[in-house]
Amino acid sequence: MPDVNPAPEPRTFDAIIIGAGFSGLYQLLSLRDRLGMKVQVLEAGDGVGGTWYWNRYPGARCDSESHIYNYTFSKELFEGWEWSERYPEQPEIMRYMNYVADHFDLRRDIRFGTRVVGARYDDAAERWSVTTEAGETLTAQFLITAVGCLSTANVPDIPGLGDFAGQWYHSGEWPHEGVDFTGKRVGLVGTGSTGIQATPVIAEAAAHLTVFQRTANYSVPAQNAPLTPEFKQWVRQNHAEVRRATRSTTNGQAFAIEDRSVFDVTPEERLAIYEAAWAKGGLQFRATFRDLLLDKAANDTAAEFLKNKIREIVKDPATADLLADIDHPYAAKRPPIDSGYFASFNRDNVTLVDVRAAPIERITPAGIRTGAAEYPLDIIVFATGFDALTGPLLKLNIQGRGGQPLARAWEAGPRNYLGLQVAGFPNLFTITGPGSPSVLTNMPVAIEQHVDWITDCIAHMRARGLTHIETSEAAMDGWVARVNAAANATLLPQAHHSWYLGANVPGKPRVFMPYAGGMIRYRAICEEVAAKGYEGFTLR
Ligand code: N01
Repeated sequence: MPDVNPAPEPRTFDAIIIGAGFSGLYQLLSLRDRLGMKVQVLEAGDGVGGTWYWNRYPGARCDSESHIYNYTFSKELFEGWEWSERYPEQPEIMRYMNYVADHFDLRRDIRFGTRVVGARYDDAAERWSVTTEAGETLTAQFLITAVGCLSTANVPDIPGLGDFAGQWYHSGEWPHEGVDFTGKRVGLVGTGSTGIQATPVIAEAAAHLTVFQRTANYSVPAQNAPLTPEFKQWVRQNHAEVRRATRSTTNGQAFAIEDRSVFDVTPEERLAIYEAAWAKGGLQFRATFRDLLLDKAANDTAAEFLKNKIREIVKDPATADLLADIDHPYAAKRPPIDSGYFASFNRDNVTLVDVRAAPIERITPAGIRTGAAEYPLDIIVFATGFDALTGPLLKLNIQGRGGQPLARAWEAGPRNYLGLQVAGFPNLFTITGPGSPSVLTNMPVAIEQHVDWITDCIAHMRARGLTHIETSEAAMDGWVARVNAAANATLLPQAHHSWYLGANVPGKPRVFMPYAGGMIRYRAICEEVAAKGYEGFTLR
């Protein structure tokens, strides 16, 4: 007699994708519409957008220019969208992501409000078994993580936070209804890209803003502006050129790094080049010379120029000195771009506090207490960054063959092959995982390359009746060595407190995580691996 109340059958799929941001949407489309697979996307948020769904902090805007911060795989999709400003603001990016989801009818295969809390490789069934927070189990042949690189908030463990009488927020988990700063005393902790974007906007609204700076940072003006009708038209008519340009540069940007050395030109010429790049604005500043990230003496010239700009902008000399007291090479940490960050410190309602000299000791009910003073606050904003790259993956509690947790495999830092696969975790692909160029590039370009590679790989397997793909320890050893060598050829590891190294999260292994060899080289390596029958992987 059948059970009157049977346990629900696990729902089965060809592939489960975790995350409905840039990676997840394109991966869904590729597997479903190109390969005809049965795919389910699981998304914790109630809408598409991924990182941009959560990062709604004041001033949130992309640092890549809008016309290249989108997909280019479809001419029709590209031509059907128009950006309004040089850099897209968070709400406009959300509109774009929804446009994409509508255009390809993606929502019917996405489960929103569904947080993945575990994923286990079932050795007997040779399938992935994925558990949601609601206790449901779904199974799939392939598991693909599309969880982003900067999606696990890093709220510092400062004693007393629970006693704070006001409100506090992390930039990456911003309330959807927004935060009203009017008449409030606001404390902002952190001066990375986020803090630098948020400062001018909060300063406009708040009664007083206190910025708590531990590490001073460079920033170049974004020079944001509405796009002209002529530029919009050019973009619409030049899909192929935009796609070609972003695929021909190291960073996936539309600009190439100039093929000249800092010391090829006279000091006067160099100054003129830096001035022009400052006036133009944006991330392109770091492309002015090819050796800025390779040679400390070359980098010093850019660093000095940027520090002088801070001193020119900020009127109070003590504040200017503190802002310009930067301890790492320019662009060795991800270089922020801003809209009036340094000028904010000329306002009467903005104060800079040095928490390197006098660290934050505790949060009191009334505010933040440092070694030097107590600052009464109504609202604290933590712009303190993310448990980058590995955090979003480890949070999924992935267990591979024999129940091995990914956390154990990565105890000493992330180890994988091409940033895409880990030995002992068959049929698991990690889009823009550690060990891939990801955060060192314009993300949509890196994402499209990964999704296309994974899709081609699965198509190759299906055409040959193969069902499993797994990399090896030897392939991982070789790739980790290449990732380390690429980083060590640059000045990037010299920013010893950078999140690229995991240094911002206490106890996290210090390993330079992204592949710094550039998109062109990386793409060529991936193509060669595929051309050699997926060298470094076992397919069966
Ligand atoms: O985070 P961060 P973010 N006490 O880690 C400080 C991308 N992004 O959110 O350097 C006091 O860079 C910390 O100080 P220190 C982009 O890739 C993109 O700003 O560790 N301070 C640092 O100043 C970016 O790089 C865009 O000494 C503490 C800050 O908090 C990445 O996201 C916009 C502290 C954290 O800076 C992360 O940027 C925004 C403590 N206990 C972000 N803990 C766009 O493209 C940390 N800090 C739009």
